[in-house]
Amino acid sequence: MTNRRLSNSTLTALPASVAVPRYARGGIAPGIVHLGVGAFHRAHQAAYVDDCLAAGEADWGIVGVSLRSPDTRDALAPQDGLYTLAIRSSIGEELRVVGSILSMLVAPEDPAAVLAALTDQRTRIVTLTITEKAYLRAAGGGLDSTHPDIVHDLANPQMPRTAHGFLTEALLRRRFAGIKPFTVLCCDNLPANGATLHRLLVEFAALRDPGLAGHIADGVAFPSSMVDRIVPATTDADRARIAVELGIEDAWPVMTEPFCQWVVEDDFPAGRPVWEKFGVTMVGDVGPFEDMKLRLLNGSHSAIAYLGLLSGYDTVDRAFADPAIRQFVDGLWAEAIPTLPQDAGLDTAGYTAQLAERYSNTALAHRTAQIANDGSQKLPQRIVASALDRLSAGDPPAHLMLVVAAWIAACEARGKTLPEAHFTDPIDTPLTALGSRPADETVTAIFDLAGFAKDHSHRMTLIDLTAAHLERLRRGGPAAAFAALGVRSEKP
Ligand code: CS2
Repeated sequence: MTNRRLSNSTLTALPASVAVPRYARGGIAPGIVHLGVGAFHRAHQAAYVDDCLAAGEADWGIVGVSLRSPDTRDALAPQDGLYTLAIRSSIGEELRVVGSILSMLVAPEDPAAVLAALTDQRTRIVTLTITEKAYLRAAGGGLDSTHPDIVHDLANPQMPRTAHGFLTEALLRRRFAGIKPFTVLCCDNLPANGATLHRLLVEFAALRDPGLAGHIADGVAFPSSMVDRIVPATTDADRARIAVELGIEDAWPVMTEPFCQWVVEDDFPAGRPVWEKFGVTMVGDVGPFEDMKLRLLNGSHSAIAYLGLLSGYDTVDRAFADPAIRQFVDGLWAEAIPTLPQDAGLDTAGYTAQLAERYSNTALAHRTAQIANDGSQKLPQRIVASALDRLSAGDPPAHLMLVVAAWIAACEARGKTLPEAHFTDPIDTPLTALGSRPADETVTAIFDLAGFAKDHSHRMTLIDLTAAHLERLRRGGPAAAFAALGVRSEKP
């Protein structure tokens, strides 16, 4: 293998089949700061922005910020921020080098540099993909003001650790310097993600200074957005294959599928790229799209992950090819669809048919363990919300609650039939401390720990349904749980 590395100076050496940025990268100015430069951002938003830059919108380059680890910066800095996006389908692979990330900062190494980038008047949009758990929500949905990182950031506003601390301090500095606020565009899989982040930041700011809270409440835009692209974690085998195809090394290429969707509420007082020219859907209200994506895609993803793990499948396509899991997912969709807005013109039949096709992409090797991470943070909006809506309408959520039971059973299987730490969760420590108990006690304790359906009148019904499923899973695995739902399974 070659030692030469992807960079501005090696772009011309790439095979003609690899698409490369067709614009002078040196002439691009930063306009967006992105918090959380994981693989998802690099497969999704950075690709849309790359298209804008290629079309001549030269002042929307991205400054990438990692809030925790230096890994992405360490991989991309020697490559001038360039990386390969491998778009993989069952019929082949298309390679594209993306150039929209101009520079990268690692927050724990240099919080002052991150604050400087956020305060720079050229920064007009701040986007986030920091994952569900980084929003530091308490069970009721508000800010967890007791979280050690929040406590830290309130005591050390110049040296923040959290997105809340960085955004609030930067908005304060801009206000004092007479620089208009940036627009905050949340791109995480949370319901009403813009409004959710807005609420959390106002609550955080209020703990610092009521005037600042008022400024963020009234003077800063937080459009919501729905993002969608499946992005499996890159493996060493992917790196080796891409190096052969490029003829040079790329330390961190990103794998993805052909499908890509971004629906954004059009509320950008400080300006924005003309995203709609490049496939972004700009709307007045993203709510129905968000609900459909969270409940149908992410909900079934979690189902496939946990039931797949319990059935011995390591990737989504293999699990989804199991007729019992497939039949279960159809039943899950049938329960979730009536909970979606009925007057928003959503084509749920077309959407689920497309999901089935996406899940069957054998080239992606999307690992069930990857999706299984952070269930306590994901299941409320993916599963529990639909179940509560069904109960309010007088309908049973039997398939939905099997997903929660399967999550618990998969947690219990770690260190037994699944490897230790095969996936992780922020509540792993108290979860492990529960030890083994009867199903109803386990489920009640976990609902308390994760805050599922907190203070809701249907909480006990959900607990009872989940406990009955868990008992069957413990006794006879997915086959026993499926049998109770009338799902045929070939496994004993
Ligand atoms: C997945 C998502 O890991 C997960 O929990 O459900 O990352 C999913 O692949 C994306 O939301 C697809 O847009």
